[in-house]
Amino acid sequence: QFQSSGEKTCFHGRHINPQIYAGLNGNNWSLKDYEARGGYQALRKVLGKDGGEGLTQDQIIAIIKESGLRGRGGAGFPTGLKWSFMPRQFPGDKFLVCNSDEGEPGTCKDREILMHNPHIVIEGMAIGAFAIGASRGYNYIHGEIFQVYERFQAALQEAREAGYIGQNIMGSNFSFELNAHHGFGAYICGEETALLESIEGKKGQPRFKPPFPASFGLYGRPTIINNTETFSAVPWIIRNGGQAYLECGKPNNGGTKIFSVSGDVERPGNYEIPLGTPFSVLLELAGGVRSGRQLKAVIPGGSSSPVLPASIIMDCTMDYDSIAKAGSMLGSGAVIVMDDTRCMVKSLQRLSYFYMHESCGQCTPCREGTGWLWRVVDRIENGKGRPADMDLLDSVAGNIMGRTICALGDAAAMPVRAMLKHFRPEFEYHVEHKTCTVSSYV
Ligand code: L3W
Ligand code: SF4
Repeated sequence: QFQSSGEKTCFHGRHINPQIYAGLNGNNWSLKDYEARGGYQALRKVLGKDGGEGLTQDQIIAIIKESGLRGRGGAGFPTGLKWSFMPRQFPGDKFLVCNSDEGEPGTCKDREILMHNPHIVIEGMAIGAFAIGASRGYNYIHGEIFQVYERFQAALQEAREAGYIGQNIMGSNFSFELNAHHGFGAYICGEETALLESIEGKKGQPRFKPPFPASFGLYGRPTIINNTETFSAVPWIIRNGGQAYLECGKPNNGGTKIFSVSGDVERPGNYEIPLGTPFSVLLELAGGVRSGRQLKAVIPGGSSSPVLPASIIMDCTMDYDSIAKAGSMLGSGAVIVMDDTRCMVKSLQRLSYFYMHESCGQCTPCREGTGWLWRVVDRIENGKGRPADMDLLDSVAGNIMGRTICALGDAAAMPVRAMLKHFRPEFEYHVEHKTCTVSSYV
């Protein structure tokens, strides 16, 4: 759905100071349109095809570090630092991988970028590959969005024919082969090492880290993995400079970020705004809480991030540091808004089921613990809860956290603890009265 604002418009909502969404109208994804918006100029600049001398690998990494770009997939790890981990002198193939396995409940931004601006990802990856010395790349695309995969394939074909990827790009010594890879919908394949296993044709189960992919990645070779939105930021940064990008956001939180706003708002959608924008402004862009109801709580960074009550989130700005200080995570930027008709027990029941279902089963605390969490919340929701269940939930969550191979265990446990911390009386009411405090739950 396309929404107009009377100001600058883009698909799925309004944006301020746009970078990734700039100039998009939902129907101008092709190479010709992208070039008309300045596309591939950054790659030209890097390769010295714009009349300049070109950039060295170290210069590119320095620019990305200066920009303050942090990983947009969930962890917010500094991108320039990650690129600097690549052992560039390591002989043989090195890989660059784009994580488009967008499966975090509430997140729906990467598919929009790939659908409406696929070349920005290709250009960002080509620049990244040059900077880290990678000869091959893969874009791992979520398994339930075939149209997006087909769109990206079509864009790849255009880029290959135009000589932007492949052998001796634009007549330079730089060669980079890029392919799309289709996942099959398992949430855990969004974890970077499970994703690598999946590309290798194995069962998508996370590897123990360290070693990190930068030293032992795809087929055991040095590999850098970044999120789709992270790569999308790279061309703008190279064209405009690291400092300019940093100044779009706030210190340590450079640039703009796309927030997928869902739940109880009038205009759900993706909004690209500067990091550091007050939450209240984002809420207003999304039309405010639906039907004029009261804001109850917000999950600020996808279902893995701890819920924050209205009183806390309304004082936050939307950036990594502010949300972390409030006790949650900016994560992938999936902002789930809950109004005063939402039952927290019911919400947690649904979240717990998701993590139990998506656990890959390798680690006992995660495999068994996610099942325990769901069963206990489920019985509270169904009027069979016991007075000791809240402490039991807290104890099970505590026994999962920090004891698993990957972050899914923590992701299942943290929301439980946050719900109990902020909304324990609702759980107690359910146990005591075998019904909900929120009678108008829909
Ligand atoms: C080399 C070191 N590399 C860290 C690299 C590491 C990775 C990145 C961040 O989880 C989170 C998770 C979800 N030498 C390194 C190093 N690295 N130290 O830096 O690493 P890490 O472990 O902090 O994060 P992660 O394993 O990538 C991601 C949360 O994001 N999340 C997930 C959302 C899901 C989606 C989606 O559906 N697309 O984004 C949302 O909150 O819970 O905590 O590259 O290799 N010393
Ligand atoms: Fe698998 Fe869960 Fe262990 Fe991650 S934490 S490796 S999902 S069992």
